[in-house]
Amino acid sequence: MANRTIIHIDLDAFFVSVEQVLNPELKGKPVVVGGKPDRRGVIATASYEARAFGLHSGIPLVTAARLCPETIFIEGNFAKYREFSRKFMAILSDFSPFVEPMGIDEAYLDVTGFESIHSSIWQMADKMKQRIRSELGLCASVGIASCKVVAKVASDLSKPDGLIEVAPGEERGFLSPLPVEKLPGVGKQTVKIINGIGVHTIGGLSRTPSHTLKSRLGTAGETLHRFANGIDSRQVLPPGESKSISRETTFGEDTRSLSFLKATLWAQSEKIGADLRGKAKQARCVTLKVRYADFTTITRSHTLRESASTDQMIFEVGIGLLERALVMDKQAVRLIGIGVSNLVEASRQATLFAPSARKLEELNKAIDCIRDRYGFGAIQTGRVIRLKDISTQS
Ligand code: DCP
Ligand code: CA
Repeated sequence: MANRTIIHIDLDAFFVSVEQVLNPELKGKPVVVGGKPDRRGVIATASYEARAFGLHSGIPLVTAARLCPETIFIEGNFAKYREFSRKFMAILSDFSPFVEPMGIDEAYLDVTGFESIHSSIWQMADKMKQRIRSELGLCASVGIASCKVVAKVASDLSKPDGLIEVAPGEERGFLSPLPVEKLPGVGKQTVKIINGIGVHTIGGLSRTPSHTLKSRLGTAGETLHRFANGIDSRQVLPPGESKSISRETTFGEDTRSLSFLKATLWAQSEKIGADLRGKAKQARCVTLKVRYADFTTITRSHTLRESASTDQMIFEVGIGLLERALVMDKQAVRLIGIGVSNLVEASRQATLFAPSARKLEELNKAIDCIRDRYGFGAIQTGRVIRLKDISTQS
């Protein structure tokens, strides 16, 4: 993957900081949002002054009152937090069109190549922090790196009001000394398992064979191994950019009929193809899902050399995957589904098509036009005639 520059930005002690902006008397004091301590309930967030007393998200309010009797307890005003969150995201979108909000107070930005506008990415991040401070009165912490996971660890480590940039090539060295729990996705249970095999630092995790982690943690273990090595190909996906499109069908009765399964797959492929073309997208990956009569479920994926969006492409790949799946298992099928992912803009790929593929694209688009005007059922292909009794779930 080409070199990228990713920013992760996260507001400090978000709910409490908003309360302090709205009521400056709360500044510099141990404050928690979550409710009064006479009620059952836990801390949503604590000011950094309260954190010095061991008060953190998730701690019962009664415990908080015991640990720090001077604590000021606030119910919380979610409408206000949402308003601040909207303004925060609006500031970010002035800096990059590629903003992926993660929850209420954090986001990733793809800022690859933006140093030419701001002299450096560091300067750009600093300007973002200044605007957030002057317009909202809030502090943000920022991580800059070549991938999401390293940027996130960097912003977390820089808190509060910090800014850390990890230069390309320095990812592993940066992560290596940190405890494994600093890695996103490593919760309490995972820490126990990792510590159980004698590994305590991210560096230790990066040196543990991937298959060892897979045997203890499943596929999440493989992901963590890549993360520990500073490898993370996840893209910054602005909202509305769907990551995948899929359809699945559960049959009224389990079936062994290949022609019936194929007809179902064709109907699903037509719907997905129309969705893709409607969004001006093409897909590079097709995934088939089969659930057998005993509820075991398999998924099989195939990555294409070139992206495409025709019904035929989705169907052909799906059939290939289905035939292989059924050879391996003679059970009746309860559910079948197909999906596409790794979506790219259709326009970028247009010139790569072979003439026959381009013709198919044009034919598909002509059918889309008729269906847009007269409804999806206005044109039907022979393959779907068998499908009258199927109950479609999505
Ligand atoms: N939140 C919550 N319950 C939790 C965790 C968080 O209600 N268990 C809310 C309150 C936080 C907001 O979500 O203000 C953002 O969560 P963060 O984890 O980013 O925590 P903070 O912003 O409060 O602190 P930090 O400075 O560590 O980011
Ligand atoms: Ca935060």
